[in-house]
Amino acid sequence: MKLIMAVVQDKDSNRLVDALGDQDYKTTKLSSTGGFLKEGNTTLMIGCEDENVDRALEIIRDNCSHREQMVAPVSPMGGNADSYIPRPINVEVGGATVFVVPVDSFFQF
Ligand code: 2BA
Ligand code: 2BA
Repeated sequence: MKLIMAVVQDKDSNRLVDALGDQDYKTTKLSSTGGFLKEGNTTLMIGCEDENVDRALEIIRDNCSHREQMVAPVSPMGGNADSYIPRPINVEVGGATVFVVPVDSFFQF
């Protein structure tokens, strides 16, 4: 068994959960925040058998779009100076960031 953890944009998350559910994947949706943009995103946990991982990855790929986002300069005042951005930059957000990790045990009590 594997646990797929997929960080996706909020706007893609409902469509993705529905598409996975249609193919009998079980999912848990967590609200998360990106460390760089400090904006909300969604992390999906999908526990599935090894042989179903590739199909899940395809569904994730098909349902998560890319977009560009301008990040405005951020003042370090009152914030963390490590994340100071001196001028606007364009970053590509979206698609999905996916981790596939082995599951040692799975219990439902
Ligand atoms: P954020 O950390 O808010 O990052 C949003 C986007 O900003 C990233 O998109 C990337 O294009 C850009 N970005 C991030 N750090 C940057 C930096 N130091 N300099 C310039 N641009 C930077 P994605 O790579 O598609 O990541 C989307 C979200 O996925 C991230 O949101 C984070 O929540 C998560 N993520 C990505 N890689 C991760 C990792 N290795 N571990 C855990 N979470 C990760
Ligand atoms: P939900 O997805 O909201 O599912 C709630 C309950 O509905 C499930 O209880 C199950 O009894 C039933 N159910 C789910 N999908 C179904 C389907 N396609 N057809 C018929 N009945 C279905 P649990 O199995 O105890 O799961 C409780 C919660 O644990 C789930 O909430 C989900 O958030 C999480 N979960 C369970 N298995 C998971 C997995 N393999 N991967 C990720 N999250 C999982």
